[in-house]
Amino acid sequence: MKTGIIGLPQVGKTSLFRILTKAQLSASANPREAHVGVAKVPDERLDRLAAQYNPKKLTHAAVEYVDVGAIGQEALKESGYLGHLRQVDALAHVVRAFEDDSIPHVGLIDPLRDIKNVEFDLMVSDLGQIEKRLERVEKDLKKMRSADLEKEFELLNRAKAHLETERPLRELEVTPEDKKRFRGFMFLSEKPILYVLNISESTELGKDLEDAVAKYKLGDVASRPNSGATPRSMIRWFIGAML
Ligand SMILES: Nc1nc2c(ncn2[C@@H]2O[C@H](COP(=O)(O)OP(=O)(O)OP(=O)(O)O)[C@@H](O)[C@H]2O)c(=O)[nH]1
Ligand SMILES: [Mg+2]
Repeated sequence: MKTGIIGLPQVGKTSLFRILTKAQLSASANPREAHVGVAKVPDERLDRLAAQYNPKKLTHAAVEYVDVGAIGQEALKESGYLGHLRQVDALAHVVRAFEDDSIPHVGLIDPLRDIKNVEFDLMVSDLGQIEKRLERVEKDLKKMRSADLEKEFELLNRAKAHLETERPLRELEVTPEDKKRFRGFMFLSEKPILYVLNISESTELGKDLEDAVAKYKLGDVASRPNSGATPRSMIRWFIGAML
């Protein structure tokens, strides 16, 4: 399982990466370069079994995290950046909700706007990919009839129309067969996403988180239904009080 950490510049992506992977990055680590690290998933059941059977080797489930660097239309055009992001199974989107004048941000602190903008960038990238493929499929269909190509053509057109209404592909209902057709594309807006709300240092996590969700009117995003596209699709909130 591989998770890509995404978000706008200077929102706390690398800080989160450090916490999750306990990675020691030197201060001079290049922010434009992807950092890759692994976190072992703690599992009490496994530990209990290990204590009982004393195996020679014990393998915890592991989650790999990739800190790809700040997202944006430009970054998404770089093949290296895009390649890293396409390969992940899920996205953790770090959203800035902390106030600190010494750390620059695009305008006022507005997590809802940031969430929409980043989602938009993901969708634009997918749309470009779909349009390119549609051109190709259309050409091929003119040369020969193929039931498979026709199905792909229909699916991609449906996906395109869906994206044009500014909804991510993870909210598109597809059959398992279509899901397979999607696989090779590794669409970004199809990946399950976890929003990581980076709020200021907190003494009362639950309450401060609720307050932030209310203050920035995030209730809508927090309660968006899981899309039927993938059973792992989920929207949850963490906070960055541990940062
Ligand atoms: N006040 C405050 N500062 C924070 C918080 N989280 C991160 N920062 C600071 O914000 C700056 C950016 O943090 P990073 O973790 O490097 O952010 P990033 O998203 O990886 O930044 P880029 O890779 O440059 O896009 C650093 O100076 C952090 O110390 C927070 O919760 N509160
Ligand atoms: Mg960083």
